[in-house]
Amino acid sequence: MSRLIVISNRVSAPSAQGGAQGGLAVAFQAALREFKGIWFGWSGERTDEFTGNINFQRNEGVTTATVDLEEQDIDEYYNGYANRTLWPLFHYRIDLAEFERGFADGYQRVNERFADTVRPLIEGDDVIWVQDYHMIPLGQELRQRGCENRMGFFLHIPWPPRRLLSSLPQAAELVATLFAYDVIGFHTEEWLDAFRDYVVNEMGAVLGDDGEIRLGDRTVIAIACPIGIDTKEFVAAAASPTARLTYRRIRDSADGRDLIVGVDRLDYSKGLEERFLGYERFLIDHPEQRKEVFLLQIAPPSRGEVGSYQHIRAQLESLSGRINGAYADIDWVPIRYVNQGFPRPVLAGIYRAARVGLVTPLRDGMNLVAKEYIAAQDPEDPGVLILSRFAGAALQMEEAVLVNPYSAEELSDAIATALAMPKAERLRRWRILMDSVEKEDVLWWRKRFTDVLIGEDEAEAESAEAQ
Ligand code: ADQ
Repeated sequence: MSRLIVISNRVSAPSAQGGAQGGLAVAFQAALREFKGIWFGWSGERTDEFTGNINFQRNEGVTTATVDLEEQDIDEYYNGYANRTLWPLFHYRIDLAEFERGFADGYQRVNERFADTVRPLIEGDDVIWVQDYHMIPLGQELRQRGCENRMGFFLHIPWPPRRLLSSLPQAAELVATLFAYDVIGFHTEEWLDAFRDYVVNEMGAVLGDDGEIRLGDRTVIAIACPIGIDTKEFVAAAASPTARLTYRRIRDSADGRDLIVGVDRLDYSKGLEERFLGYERFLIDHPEQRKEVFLLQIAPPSRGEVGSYQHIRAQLESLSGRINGAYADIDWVPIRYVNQGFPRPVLAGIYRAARVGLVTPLRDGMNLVAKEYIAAQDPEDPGVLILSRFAGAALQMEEAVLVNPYSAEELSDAIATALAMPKAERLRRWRILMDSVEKEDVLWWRKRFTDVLIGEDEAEAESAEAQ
């Protein structure tokens, strides 16, 4: 039986207590248990000198293998090329993208280091699945080290339009390295189309049948494969005692007012400033509603070493302060702005207590919060999801109230629509959304990708053997 080697920038070891973990961690744990595999990546720790020493851990049937990185690697590869160059560019923020040769060199160096380190762990019939924009050239580095295994790559962020990507120095060289993989996955047809447009029109690649794309002597299969959440786990989390307690705490403190909730990593792609301005527009347009609602925005800081993240944090503090200063009363504050992370059952209780879920990124590969919000709702009395048209999730979640997040007026109207929505209509929309969140969950996503990577017949045989 072949093993699955998952390679990603960060690795989160499963905790024996089943503690707070993101959707991806759960997906890979399930995948690795089924296939008997290894999850390899950066530990998140720094070291004085890179040694390539691997720290193996075995927990809950999953083996993780992590390495520490040097300060310069972290600066150039992670804070640099990944988060100052590729992330803004792939989220259409060319104004924030920094193009420095040192970043590109560091990115390449770390990918070579990862390849050197992981190569000896790979055996003949292992299947390799590389994750995300931090690791684009890794497949090619492994091929150059004699690795002939089946290899897949999944991009968790959008693929940018051709003209935008062309502004990246050596873009075509970077994209060409993707042809070292056998399968490339994107969340949506939109990102897949943009990829095809780039490789065909900028690089002379040729489209074949069944998702095949040929460049020189390499052929890859490129697919759209939208990620989901671990719906069963999240529904259970929403029914847990912790979630119920959280729900009661919020309802008590709400004093009969409707809660509108936003939960996002503090990132400029998530549209938080625009969201605050749209909510302010709602307060202006609907003065009668002012003390009937409040917005709880949860935004744990991320990537604090990058200047644009420090900037957005300062902007949001000032904007929430200004709005609260302008509209608050002695017994009401319009925005509760919280900069901390919460365990998943707490988050589930918060979502469930919210009459409206406000998920309005300016650009997002998928967006799991939209799906978590739906999964956490009370089936008898669900809330309403307001979702940006520019989140990958919008393509699967058309029963949400879809908005253009750049328009304060549209956001204001959407909030008014959501708050006034009759129960029958809320139930109708939620049922359809929940059906898709249940059907296309994270295990469905993992299976869909690995079926293409391994070949469906073989995947079924593997799965039967594992049971
Ligand atoms: P992210 O940009 O991080 O992911 P998202 O998909 O919304 O965005 O996932 C965020 C996760 O963090 C969710 O599971 C959410 O519950 C959790 N989270 C957010 N705030 C939290 C808080 N305060 N406390 C605890 N947990 C919190 C990237 C891409 C997305 C893509 C995913 C998966 O940018 O587009 O959907 O990867 O592919």
